[in-house]
Amino acid sequence: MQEPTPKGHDLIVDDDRTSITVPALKQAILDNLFYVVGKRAEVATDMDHFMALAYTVRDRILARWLTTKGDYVKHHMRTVHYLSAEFLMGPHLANNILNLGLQEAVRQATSELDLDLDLLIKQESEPGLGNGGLGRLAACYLDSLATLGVPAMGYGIRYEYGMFHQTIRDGWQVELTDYWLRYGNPWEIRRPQADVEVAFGGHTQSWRDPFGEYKVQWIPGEVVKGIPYDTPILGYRSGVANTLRLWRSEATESFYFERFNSGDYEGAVGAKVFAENISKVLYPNDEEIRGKELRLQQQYFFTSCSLQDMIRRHQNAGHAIENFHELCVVQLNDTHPSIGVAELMRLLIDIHGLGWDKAWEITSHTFNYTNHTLLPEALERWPLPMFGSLLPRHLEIIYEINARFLSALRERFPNDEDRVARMSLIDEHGERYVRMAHLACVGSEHINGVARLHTELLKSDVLHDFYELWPEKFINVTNGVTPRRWLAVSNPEQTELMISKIGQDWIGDLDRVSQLERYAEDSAFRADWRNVQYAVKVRLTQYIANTTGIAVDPKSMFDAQVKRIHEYKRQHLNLLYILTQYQRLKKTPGLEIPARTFLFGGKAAPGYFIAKLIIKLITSVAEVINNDPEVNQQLKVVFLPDYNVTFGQLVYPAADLSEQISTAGKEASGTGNMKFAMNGALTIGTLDGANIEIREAVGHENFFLFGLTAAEVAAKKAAGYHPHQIYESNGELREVIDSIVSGQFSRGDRNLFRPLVDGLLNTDPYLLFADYQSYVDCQDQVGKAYSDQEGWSKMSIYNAARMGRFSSDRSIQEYCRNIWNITRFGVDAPQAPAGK
Ligand code: Z15
Repeated sequence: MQEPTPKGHDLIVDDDRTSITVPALKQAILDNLFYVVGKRAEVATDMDHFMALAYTVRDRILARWLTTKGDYVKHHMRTVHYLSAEFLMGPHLANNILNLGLQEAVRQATSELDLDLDLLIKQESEPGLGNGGLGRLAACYLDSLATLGVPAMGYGIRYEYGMFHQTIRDGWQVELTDYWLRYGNPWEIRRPQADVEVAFGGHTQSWRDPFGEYKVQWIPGEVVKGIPYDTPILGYRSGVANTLRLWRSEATESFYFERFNSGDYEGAVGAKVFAENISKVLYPNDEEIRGKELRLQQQYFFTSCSLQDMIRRHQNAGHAIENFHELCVVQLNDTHPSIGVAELMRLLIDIHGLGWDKAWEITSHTFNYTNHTLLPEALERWPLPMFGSLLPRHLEIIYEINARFLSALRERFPNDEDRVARMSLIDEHGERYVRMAHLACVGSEHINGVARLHTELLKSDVLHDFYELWPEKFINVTNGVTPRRWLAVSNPEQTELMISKIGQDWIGDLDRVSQLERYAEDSAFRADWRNVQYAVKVRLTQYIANTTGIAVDPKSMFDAQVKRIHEYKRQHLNLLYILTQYQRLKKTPGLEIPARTFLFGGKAAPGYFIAKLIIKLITSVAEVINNDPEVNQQLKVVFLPDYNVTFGQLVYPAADLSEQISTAGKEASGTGNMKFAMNGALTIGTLDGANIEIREAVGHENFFLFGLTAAEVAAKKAAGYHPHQIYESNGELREVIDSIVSGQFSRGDRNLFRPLVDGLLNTDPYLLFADYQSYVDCQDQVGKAYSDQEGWSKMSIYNAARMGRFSSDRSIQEYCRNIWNITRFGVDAPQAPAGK
């Protein structure tokens, strides 16, 4: 090894840990393998080599990371704090290599060491610290924040066990735990010196101080410690690395030893278990959170840690607490961190000695709230007794916020006690609850939905009373996804073809993909486009063969629906079409339809019986169809187990058709819809969530639309919806339903799928039957369109070329301008060093 280069004030020095030449990278990989991993090359496994490479890449991030941090402090930059219970980051290695501009150098270095880079990349187990759309959105936003050079920090929980792994046994979902830290995590740095304490339980005491001021002290029952683990988040060639700070809960020594020394061994062990449980496991429920106390503990834990950390860093940088909201802005990702409103009030009043009015001025100018759902069951409420015993001081503060809020409300709307009851932070109909969405609305400067329709429905429906009171608080920011991970990393074949025609600027500025439009009319380009698509499908075909043993034909249309399994997303509507086609083929052997492979992927919440039954129905239908020689040349059905970010990176590029078929008015935005279309898939979809805006962008003629609108859905329900009548009057639908009930897909068991079918026949709350015919007709059109390959390629290219608006860079720019009031970014960021 060469002598270390002496370091000056400039952190970016060209030495063996920062140089990006191929010989330096090779040397660094070997060096890290020996000194960090502790292995000789002769005996090192693929995992050891992955680790050595990951440390090599991390070394090249660190100067940027520390410089970025220093710059934010030095320039007193207003900083965004994105609080989220979930961050679904996906594997870091390939993304970091891309963002550093090291793709070619690392490929060269590893190949000269006889290492297979793609194989090493596959060794990384993904941090599955999220359920689905909400957690992945947070990850895309961190990527864009760093790319745009916005001073920002992500705050969340370092779950020891992330999203469960899904296996399929006998057609049913079986959950396995995800111990993602088993081989160590090369990206994170533990920062024990930045720990904080968080209290729970106990009671409060109040008194008047010598000046007659009312003071409150919280005497907690338990205290735990939060230890931050930091991960650098690189921008795409921006030279910036922001921080994702995740908190791990641990026992405080003092609480533990106090009990231990007084002979209360059980109490000591109990305190340790209590503390360590908090960050142990992610709740695997998307959209529906039931009143579990541990979940509230998790929410309060990470929110309190994060706010204390923000205050400490604010003060360490020399700023007065009174200016907190001028330098710190908080985005609440759903209501999960909304307890932060009460916690910041507590910290400002009880700990930092501010009066109520000043504390409220700061708090209400710090927070902003993003709502992600219209489903009533997903709006969080906590039973009052549980809330009060876990957070007694916060309940008092919420009562006081509520008293002031309601009296202002009564002034504005006299003699309207119904409105007061509807808007109160406390639900008093029967059992009492704290309404977290109301706390978030009252405590936030801005409230936003995640797609145009969703925001409109928030205003007209779910949060209508708040909209009437504060129309100026409401704003729409349509979701976006990062083109780095979802195109450049996951679809290198298409990326390369695009670069050959329009250069590579679009990766950092997706509006520029529009330059691709003119190639839609170029038949040579369309042929290239199809060849690339075919190659990507072959990749997925091999993966499907290896993992499921099912042989699919890469020449068939790949029709994909990957997302959480939920009734409102209507995977079973997709199934009804598959079964319709199956019945038609059985009746008319040799019927001319283009070959299709239906791909499903997604996890069901472990306690969501109907969702699990939908998986069982998919796998059961797959077994029958795939083994029926009369149809299996034209139809294949595949359920891909353990769908996750890594897997998504394989599926989005390979799809020809994207299924976005939720009941209109139920999917807040959807983001998978964007990932598919960017990769050139066409969409079959309802006028729901961001589908509406995607259709406008790509052109109505390049989108397969079906189904009722949100307004028609509401009207139909209001008028009285009778699914059984549709069943009676629609022959094809009746045959399909009857075939499920007959036991044809359950080895004669007529009861297995009864709960699913009865739900449809009796109530059908998501209107599958109402949309059935429209969906079937639309799918038939899709089939016809696919037979015209030239026409299909044109539509595909127009989709890819018109998705610029759906980059998360655009979303983040809107947040900066319309919500965060952040104007100083990019220009202050240090420049990226040269290198492709
Ligand atoms: C979640 O993934 C979403 C909403 C929620 O309320 C919860 Cl708890 C989890 C999803 C929406 O269903 C989806 O439509 C949206 O695209 C995504 O959040 C990101 O906004």
